[in-house]
Parts: sequence; C-alpha cells; structure tokens
Amino acid sequence: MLKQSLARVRKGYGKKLVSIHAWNAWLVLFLAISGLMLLGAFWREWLGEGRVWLKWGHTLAGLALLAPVIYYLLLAAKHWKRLKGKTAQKANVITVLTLLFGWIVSGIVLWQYKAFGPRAANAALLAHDLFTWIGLPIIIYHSITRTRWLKEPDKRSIRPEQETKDTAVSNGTEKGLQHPQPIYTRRGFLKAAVGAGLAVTLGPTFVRWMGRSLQLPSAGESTVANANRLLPDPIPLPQSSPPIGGGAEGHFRIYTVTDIPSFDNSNWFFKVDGLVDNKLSWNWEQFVKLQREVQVSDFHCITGWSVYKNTWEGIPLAKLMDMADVQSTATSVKFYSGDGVYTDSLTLEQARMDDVLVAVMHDGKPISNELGGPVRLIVPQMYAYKSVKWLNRIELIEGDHVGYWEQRGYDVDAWLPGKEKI
Ligand SMILES: Nc1nc2c(c(=O)[nH]1)N[C@H]1C(S)=C(S)[C@@H](COP(=O)(O)O)O[C@H]1N2
Ligand SMILES: [Mo]
Repeated sequence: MLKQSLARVRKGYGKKLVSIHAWNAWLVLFLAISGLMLLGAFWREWLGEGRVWLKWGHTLAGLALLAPVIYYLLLAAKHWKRLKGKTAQKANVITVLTLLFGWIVSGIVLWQYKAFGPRAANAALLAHDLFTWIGLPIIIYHSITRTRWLKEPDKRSIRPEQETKDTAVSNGTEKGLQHPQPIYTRRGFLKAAVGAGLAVTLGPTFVRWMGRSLQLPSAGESTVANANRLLPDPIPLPQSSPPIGGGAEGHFRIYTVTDIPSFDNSNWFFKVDGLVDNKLSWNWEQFVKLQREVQVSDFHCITGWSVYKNTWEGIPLAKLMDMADVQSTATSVKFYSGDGVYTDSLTLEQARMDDVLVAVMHDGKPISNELGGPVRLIVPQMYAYKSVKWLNRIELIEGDHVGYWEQRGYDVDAWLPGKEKI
C-alpha cells in the first residue's frame, strides 16, 4: 500500500518536472529568438515598429520565465536527492539555474532602465549579452545531447515516472523501452529550435559578415567608414583635435529605421523654417562656415548602452533659433531627418538649453553617415532617441509634435534620471 502511494506521488512529481522543463524550454526558445532579433541591426531595419511589440513580448516572456523557475525551486530539494551520484546532471541543473537567474536579473534592470539609471543598465546589457553568448551554445548542446539520452531513458533525470527497464520489458513491447510520452514533443521542439535558431542567428550574422568582409578588414570600427561625400571637410577647432574629452569611451550601436542614407554636396541642405521671421537655408559649403563650439557629453540609449565623454563640435541650437528669429506663437521645435521618416521635438525652453547641439564633428572627425552625419542633433540631458540623425530641417511649430519612437511607445518624457525637467 505504502509503496503504491509513494509511487503515485513520485509519478505526479515526475510529470510536474517534465512540464516545468517543457515550459522552460519553449520560453527560452522564444526568448532566444526574440532576443537575437532585438539585438541584430538587420532585424531592426526589417522589423520597424514591430520591434516595440517584439520587445514587449520578450520582456513578458522573460517575466513569465519566473514561473517555471520558482515552481522548480519548490521541487528542487526532492529532485536534487534523486540526482544523487549523477554529477553531470547536477552540474547541468546548476548551469541552467545560473543562466536563467542571470538573464532574469539583468533583464529586469534593462526593463526598468529608468529606475536603475544608465550605469546599471550598461552593466545589465553587458551581462545579458554575455549570458546569451555563453548560455546559448550550452543550451543548444544540451538539447542535442538530450536527443541521445532519449534513446537511453536511464540517463534522463526528468521523467514522468520512474520507469525501469524491468517494467518496460514487462510491457512486452519494444516501444516500452523508449519513452512513449515526451519523445514527440521533444523531437518537435528540437526541430523547431534548431531550425529557427540557425536561421535567426546565422542568417543575419552571415549577411553582415559578408558585407563587412567585402569592405574593410577593420569594419568592426564603424566610425571608420563614411559614405558621405561632402566637401570641404569641416576643420576641427583646437578643442576637438585632439578631443578635450580624451576620446569617446564605448561603442555606438548603429540604429536606423530606414536604410542608412548617405549624402553629397548635390543633395544635402539644411533649413530652419516654420514660425520664424527669418527663414534660413544652407548648402554644405555655407553650413561648414557657421561658427561652431565644442562640448563633452555622454550619450545614453534606453536599450542599455552608453558612450561616454564624446567630444562633439557643432552649432548650439539656440544660436540657429536666434538667427531665424522665432515668432511668439511658436511653442515647439520639430526636427526632421534626411532619412525622410524619423522626427522628434523639444519644447522651446528645452531647445534653448545651452548643451543642445547641432553637431557636425565627433572627436575631431566628421560624423560618419552611419552615425547620423553630416549633421545630427545632440541632446545630452535626454535619452538618445531625441538625438535625430541626418538632421536637415528644423521647424518651429505651435503645439506638440510626437516623435517617431514616442508614437510607437517610447516615453514622451525622455529626460535622463536626475535631470531637472523643464
Ligand atoms: N534618423 C534617426 N535618428 C535616430 C534614430 C533612428 O533610428 N533614425 N535612432 C535614435 C536612437 S533610439 C538612438 S539610441 C540613437 C542611436 O545613434 P547611433 O545610431 O549613432 O548609435 O539615434 C537616435 N536617432
Ligand atoms: Mo535608443
């Protein structure tokens, strides 16, 4: 009697482990694919605003991952006992728990980036990426080795019931030797995982690798290449070259919502118009003659990366506004990108902050087309989605304009934590 009921309890517990494992596996698969898609520049262009939804899905799935993890932890003591002597499987459990813990904690910091601030978000992004590059191969390896274990049920640590060869044989069928229940789902899972995983990871990486390897050997340094052809080159001020900030620390991830545009003297212009008494328009030769200033500032993206100590050289936005003679009815400044799609805005008061810069040079060099050159906006006290790349038009307007990413879910309040909101 006692033996029987014990067996029943064990059986129920084994089933629980199997379903925890299955849930965990599917969630991790979804998280891996969506995470890699969020990371890849290739998908960023391809997804467009779908990216915001994907990011939400990724965040929600990450939070949902807490359920199987907590459920497992409740059963862990029991499972651990059953793994007595099975060192490899114990190591596997610890590895998986460490990975999940690392992903979840860093993921929560990235999700709540404003509460934690840029420094913590930088560390969390690094950890999140690191866990991914270490964890993904481990998980792929684990899935593949498990297919081998399928054929040897004794070696598996998670089973719906404590099946032994004896009972299987006593079933009288050969099938009984294998594991009838989870084998199909696991096979299906594996096929989906390997297929989708390979397509998503290798596809775009391969495409990018191809693109890069056909260009410069040092294409990792994205600032080297500049497809813009604008002459004459701007001559850096002494504070820019060598840069008074000592050179930027960190790497820009290249973001765009269109193909990356490039410009030359024939198609580049810059305008200030709208509610102004004095509409302004320049071509490149005229624009490089405008008097510039130099500033050192940090640059923070809400996805967790930052570039510190950038030495930017450009024209303070307030100066351009003064030159244009802003009318009293104007309340906001709208910024247009030469990509034809991206826009953003600041209130008049924000636009007049003395560190808002229409930048032409970075660390003493022209801003490359990939990084938004020849001219991009820099708003150091706000998250970088305000820093419109390929800026070519400034319009003074009455009322608000909701920018590209703000229309798609980014906070209208882009202020960095700790900045005084005006
Ligand atoms: N035209 C344009 N400007 C843009 C963006 C964009 O996609 N298109 N992305 C914004 C975001 S979210 C960030 S973090 C920075 C990234 O700048 P980078 O590509 O030079 O690293 O540019 C901002 N300005
Ligand atoms: Mo960003």
